[in-house]
Parts: sequence; C-alpha cells; structure tokens
Amino acid sequence: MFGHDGEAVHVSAPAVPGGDQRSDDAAAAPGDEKRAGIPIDESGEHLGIVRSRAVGASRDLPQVQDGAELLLSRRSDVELSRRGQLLVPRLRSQRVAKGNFTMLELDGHEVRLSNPDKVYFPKPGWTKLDIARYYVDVTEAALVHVRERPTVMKRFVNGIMEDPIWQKRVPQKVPGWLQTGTVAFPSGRTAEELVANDAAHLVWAVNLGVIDFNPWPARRGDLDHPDELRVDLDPTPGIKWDAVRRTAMVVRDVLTEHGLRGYPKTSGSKGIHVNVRVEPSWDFLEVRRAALALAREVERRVPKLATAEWWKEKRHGVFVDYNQNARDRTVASCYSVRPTPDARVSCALDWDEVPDVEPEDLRLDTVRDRLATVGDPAADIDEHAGSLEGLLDLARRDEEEGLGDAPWPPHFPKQKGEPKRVQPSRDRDRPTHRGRAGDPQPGGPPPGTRTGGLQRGFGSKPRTGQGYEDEFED
Ligand SMILES: [Mn+2]
Repeated sequence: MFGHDGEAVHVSAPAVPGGDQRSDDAAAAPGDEKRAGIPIDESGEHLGIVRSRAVGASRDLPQVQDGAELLLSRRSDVELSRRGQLLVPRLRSQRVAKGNFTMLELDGHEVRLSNPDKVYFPKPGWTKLDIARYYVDVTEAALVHVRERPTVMKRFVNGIMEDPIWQKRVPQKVPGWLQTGTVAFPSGRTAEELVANDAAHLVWAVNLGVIDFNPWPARRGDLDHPDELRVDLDPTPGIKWDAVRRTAMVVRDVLTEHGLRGYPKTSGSKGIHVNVRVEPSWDFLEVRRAALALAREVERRVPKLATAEWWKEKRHGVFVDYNQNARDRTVASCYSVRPTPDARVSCALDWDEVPDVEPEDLRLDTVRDRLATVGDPAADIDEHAGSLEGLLDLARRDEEEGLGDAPWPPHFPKQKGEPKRVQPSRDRDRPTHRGRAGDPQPGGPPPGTRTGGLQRGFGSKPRTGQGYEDEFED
C-alpha cells in the first residue's frame, strides 16, 4: 500500500472544510502550527489529499469529497474510486493545504501519515514517508526490541535539523487501537507511554515525528523487573571509533565469562550498544549494579581503553555507561533510524562483524537489504535470557574491596550507598535542586507556566515531562 512511484496507494479522503481535528493534529507539538501553511507540491509527486482549509494563501488544489475512498496513484494522474470510477478532482482556489497526508492500512488499522513528503533528512532528501516505509519493511526485526515495552516518543516534528521534543506521555486523543503502558516514577507520578507492538504503532509514532524508538528495558507485564541489561559504550572526545569496537569485544568476553550473551549493535551515533537479555528476576537497582560491575571489570582489563568513571573530568577512552540501566533511562532501540545527516540505523551485528564495522555503512537505505541478505543477528535474543548472578557476584566482590555504588545521573534521588554526587573538582557546595524529589525529570515549573525567561541555575529548564536531552545521550 505504500506508494512507490507510479504505484497505487490506498487513501481515504478526510473530512473537508472545517473538518474535525484528527488526533495527531490535536496532539500537534509546539512548532506544528508553523507548518500549517505549507503548500502542497504541485508536481503531483505527493501522496494523499488536501484538507481544504482556507488559511490565506492562494493555491489551486484538488478537492476530494467527504469520505470518498480513492485509489490515488503517486503521480496523481489516475484517480479511481474503489468501484473503478474515474474521479476528476475539481480545482478550488483560495485554499492551501493544512497538510497533505496519506492513510496507510497496517495491521488492520488505518494510520494517517500527515505531510508524508516532508523532508526529515535534508542531505539525502529522505522524507517522513521514507522513514515510515523503512519501519514497515523492517517491522519484524524492529519489534523484537520494542514489543511490550513502554516507549518514550522523541519527536522531530520538523526533521533532524531541529531539536526533538521528548514526550513520555501519549497524547490525550489517540486511536482506540493504540496500545500503551503506564510507567511509574520514584515520585509516584505516572506516564502512559506508547507500546509499539506492530507496524501500525511504529508508523503512528513516525507520524508524530518519531525517528528513533526509545523503549524501556522492561515489558508492560512487569515494569519493575527489566529483561534487558544495556551496555552503552560512548567514546570520550577525541577517541577513535576503533577503540569503541575493541572495547565492545572486551565486553563480550566479560559477559560470556559471567554466563551472558551480548547482542552488539551500532548506536547509529558514535558508539556501540550491547544488549543482554536477562530473566526478569532482578529489579532496576540490581540490573544497574550488575552493569556497573561489568563496566568496572572492563576497565580493569583494558584500563587504557575504557573507563567506568561517571564524572566527565575523570573519564578517558571509552565510557561504559552503566547509568543507562537506571530506571526511566532509555536508549535508542535496535533497528531505530538515528537523527544523523545520513540517517544511520542502530543496527544489530554479529560479533565477528564488530572488529571491522563502519557505522556509516548501516543506514536507512541499506539496512533493509542487509536484513534480506545477511539476516538479523539479533533475531534470537529472546531465546537467550540469562542470569545476572555472575555479574552480581562480581559486584559483591567489588563491594568487599571497597567499591560500592557509583554516582547516579542528575535528577535521580540520592541512593542508599551512593557516594557524594558532586563533580570531584567542585566538591564544596552543591547547587539547589528544584525538581521534585524522587522524580527523574528536570526541575522548573510545569508546562505552560510563564517564567518570563528569568529562570536561572540548576534545574531551570521547564518541567516538560521529557527530561534533559543529555539524559538520553548515546
Ligand atoms: Mn551511548
């Protein structure tokens, strides 16, 4: 049903003048408003149909009758109703597109993709529709990593050239079929998040500007017990890519020696992630503790190459970011497209590919072919859930030797046994924290509160429910 050039696509016409707002419009993010006047492309290369709304510009656009079901060719030169009648669109002046769109039929649901031709990746010219197509093509592989997992929506409503909006909660108006899961923060606040269980959900999110999926490491049925330990390898500034690859191979060894199987993937940005499926028998504290023990063991083995140091001023080489395993932290999922200029994909690898992998080879335009030819190295991850006991033993040995907990990310409540959470070079007095205790979110006033731009200091970003961007850095 996707409209590759010249191919028929199945669309349905929207309500025309003054039509009701669709749920995705109701959920429009700040900034969406300025898209309202985008004129439709007259080349006929667009999919979808104009919603007739006079908003000031004059442009002749085809008008479609209420509720008409059409088969619309991508070139717009043949328009047939389901019964094969030729429909000749009338032209109407003094109209401009609120936004053209296409309806995609996926998993028995009609999913509306507004502005499918909007360019999200200017360099290669890839559009929102290209992203939707990608996810439809790789659905099976992508779902392995997001199924049943509450997922934060990182919305690039105007493509990658603008900062995303981090949105934890799904909009109030969503389709009846949309699946969600409610996560709780230590403060007791909750958020109803997307649970993307099929292609319709993936594309529904793409329509809202999602490019990469950022799921919880736990599944909806038991959100207190993660089934994924995430090893996030981040090169510190100036560190070469090969150091990341070599560190990943050390991670593999440590995991194997502790009874676990790691599934490596490019992050799609500068790093490598190694996902480890674990039995959901340990809580977030224990999974993070196991990840910390692993990070320290990697550093012990290759101290020049890797570090487990939280404070940036003490880091060198490749940072093994154990804190990505703290509750409410998320990492871009496997087969997510990343907001890099060349639309890299966070792509699963076989271990024997890791020493030579070049992340720039794995992109929106190459990964579907790779899946078709090489296959999916992460396809069987769910069949290899391991035990954390080995790593937790390692953590106990660390503790006996004086290596207890390590610093937590900002906005997390002070943890029992956590060392003083102060950057070592500034260890005198700490700035005040305006966030609500126990809430891993930035401080500041609630959304919509006018601050007159006078906020200052720590925690001064508005409380948006979206967290600091660097909470999600990869
Ligand atoms: Mn990372």
